[in-house]
Amino acid sequence: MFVNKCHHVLSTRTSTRRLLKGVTTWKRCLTTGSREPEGPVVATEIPGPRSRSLLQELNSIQQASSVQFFADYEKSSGNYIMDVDGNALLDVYMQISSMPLGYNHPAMLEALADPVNQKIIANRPALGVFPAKDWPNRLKNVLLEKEVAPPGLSHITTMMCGSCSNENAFKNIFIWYAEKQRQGAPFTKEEIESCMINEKPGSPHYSIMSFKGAFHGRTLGCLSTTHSKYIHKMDIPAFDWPIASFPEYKYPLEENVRENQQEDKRCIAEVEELFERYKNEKRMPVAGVIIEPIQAEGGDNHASSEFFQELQRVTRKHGAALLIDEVQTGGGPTGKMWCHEHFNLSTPPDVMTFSKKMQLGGYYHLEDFKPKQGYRVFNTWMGDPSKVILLEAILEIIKKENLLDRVTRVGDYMLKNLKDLQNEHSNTINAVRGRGTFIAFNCASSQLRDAIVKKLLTKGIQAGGCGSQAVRLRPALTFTERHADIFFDALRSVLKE
Ligand code: PSZ
Repeated sequence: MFVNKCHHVLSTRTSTRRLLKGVTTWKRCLTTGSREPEGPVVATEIPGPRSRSLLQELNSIQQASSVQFFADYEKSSGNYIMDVDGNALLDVYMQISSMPLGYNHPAMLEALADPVNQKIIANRPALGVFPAKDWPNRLKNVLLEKEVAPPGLSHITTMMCGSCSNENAFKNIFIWYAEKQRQGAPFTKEEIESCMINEKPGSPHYSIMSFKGAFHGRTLGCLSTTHSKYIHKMDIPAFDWPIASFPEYKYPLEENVRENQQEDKRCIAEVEELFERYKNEKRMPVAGVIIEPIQAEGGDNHASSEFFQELQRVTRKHGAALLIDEVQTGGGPTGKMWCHEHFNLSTPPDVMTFSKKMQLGGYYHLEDFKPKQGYRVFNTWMGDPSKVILLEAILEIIKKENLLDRVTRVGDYMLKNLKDLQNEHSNTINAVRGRGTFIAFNCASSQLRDAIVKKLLTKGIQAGGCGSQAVRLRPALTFTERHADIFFDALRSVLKE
């Protein structure tokens, strides 16, 4: 069984200098490749006895039925998550796609051990009013750096999580849209008074168009654009905002080109029709359209570059903003920093939200979207500089180790292997699809999907489901062919069973 010697060095030394020394030792382990276990270790059923007892404890103080097991983050390492019962699982789900370098990456630990950074962590500012002296530089050198920022988007607003990024991006779009109508005129007395009691014209009836199957978060505004599962939405009031069909393709794509082109056309026609209907009948003009480059929670639904190009054209024609939600697709898993870079859009999207692998949330936007007045998009923290420290360390590793190229290479390898498996087991799995290592396949039924994910766990693989019958892979950017082989061995034996 795997013994994490490196971990021992780290956890038993406490002073900063010693911690750094510990990290160095760990790094050495990394270069010899012994930082991770050789493979998964399954010591108990999962959840094991210690997880079950902790779950009981947690359940007595909160609703915890979503908890799968309790992890040991001190011992987790690289692509392996360790649980409290001594199981080491190859993690191809990575905290819902939010760990770009896996667990306890030495570069991230090193950044946290730096005394200068410790003061940044200890003094979390209200960024909208008292940013630190190095904040403009950090934004420019980390988030707006040319290999990081989406091409053509020069402005950034930082936030905390994915939902609050989308939520504030919506507001930003409404402010921009109203400003266009107002054409530079100041707020009227009527607007000022009516907005205070949620009435027109100060609280205009604008809408955000979204797509069936989308997931954009669970906060109150975002939830009106989320349509992936009823349990997310039940009992919560929603805006009457337009919802268009997202393309549903037939697989394999090569054999269904014509049908899928028709499907693109059908969905774009629906978008056009909704623009008209909400303007004329509903009197609730569409100010913005929000879309994921790949619908993730909704089942890893892909759409063609042509579809996104057309959507951008139609959105612009109607004077609305295109908001691309890269919360799950962003930060490298598709082999490019941002998935929409695969689509050859003629101009950048107006707004693009991020979170997850980027460690903090926020959105990039065109200069036009900067509100004229301060305090209109605002909250206490407006992001978190301590997360930018981690992000900086992550981006350096991505660059130094060419991780985006690796993602492309390993992703191709995985897709090829999965397609072979699909041919061998065509009654069980189908519709293998993906970009980079952002990969999914469908199972013949949702029961079968749940059974496969469960069985994979017994073989030491932590995978996740999405949509009604898909298994999704969301490994770290550090996932290699060797890890993929371990995954395929497990999947092959599950499919045989
Ligand atoms: O069940 C949930 O609440 C989940 S499971 C996965 C997510 C949420 N993903 C978050 C997410 C996302 O995938 C996209 C495309 N947009 C927005 C969000 C919301 O981000 P958070 O969860 O950070 O608020």
